[in-house]
Amino acid sequence: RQMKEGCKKDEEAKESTLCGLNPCLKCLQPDILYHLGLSTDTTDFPKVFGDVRFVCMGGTPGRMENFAYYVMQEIGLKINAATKLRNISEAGQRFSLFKVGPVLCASHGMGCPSISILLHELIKMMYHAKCKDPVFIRIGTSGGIGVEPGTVIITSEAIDGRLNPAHEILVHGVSVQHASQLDESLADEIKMCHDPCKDTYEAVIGRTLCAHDFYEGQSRLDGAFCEYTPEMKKTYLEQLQSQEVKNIEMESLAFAALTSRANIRGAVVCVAILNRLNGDQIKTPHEVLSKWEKRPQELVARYIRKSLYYN
Ligand code: R2B
Ligand code: URA
Repeated sequence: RQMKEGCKKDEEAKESTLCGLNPCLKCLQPDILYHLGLSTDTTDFPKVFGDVRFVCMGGTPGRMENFAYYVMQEIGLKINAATKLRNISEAGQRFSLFKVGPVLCASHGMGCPSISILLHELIKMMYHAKCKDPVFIRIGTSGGIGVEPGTVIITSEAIDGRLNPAHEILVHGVSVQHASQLDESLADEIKMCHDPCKDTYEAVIGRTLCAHDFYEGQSRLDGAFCEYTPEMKKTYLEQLQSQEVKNIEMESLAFAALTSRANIRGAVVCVAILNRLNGDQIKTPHEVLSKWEKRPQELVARYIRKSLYYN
């Protein structure tokens, strides 16, 4: 992977493809990754995490544990049927983290603030472990805009509620905006893992709106509060549709901004669990939802297998 424009080829750059990171990281001895329950003085990062090439994240601990076992099977790493994975971040009591050979699987909770904390600590982990070219992928659920429920959407770019492709944070009370583009070629590679003849669902590439709330932030009519009309909702969602927005979720802005700042290739792969043009409540039975939730996992596991064995 090429260095990002403006990245200095300094001492660190020789060891790592990450760039733009805090220059003070090397002075932190130890560096405590508080929410992951890990510290550089008690864990040998290069030894434990140095072989990581894929970092996958999704909302819930349970889904990511299942994904870890699924990846283990798909990349042929299963040593025996009783192989048990340990939650590496149990001590932090915030996120779950599992390692399956070159694949890390983490839960990120809900929303940009939560995934942002996880990403800061995972990116620092990559730096301390001297990982080369790690690929970060978020797998999740979303509300579709004009797509059949069960469709998988791979994000081309994340946008905010004003359709602005930037993640805004306040630093010292001042607004700072970070671009939220994602890696186009990675999105294409993941899309190519979908088999339109065999897979019983569609996979599309499109823009993803990232909201900071599930209810008012996504123009739902079923929240505890609602100060707009169904017509206003309809107008907004149709505007999104006309702007090629395919889905709404809650983490893609922070995910895209933080990975691209670090020069990490990133992708967001979400299944639509409803079509927001037809309603707000999730009425689909749990068995169907859990089948749909496996679709992003399936595509990403195929992508990982392909990258590991055919490159
Ligand atoms: C998708 O689903 C969650 C809300 O239900 C949120 O984390 C997201 O992005
Ligand atoms: N996740 C969201 O953020 N919105 C939805 O509508 C569904 C899942």
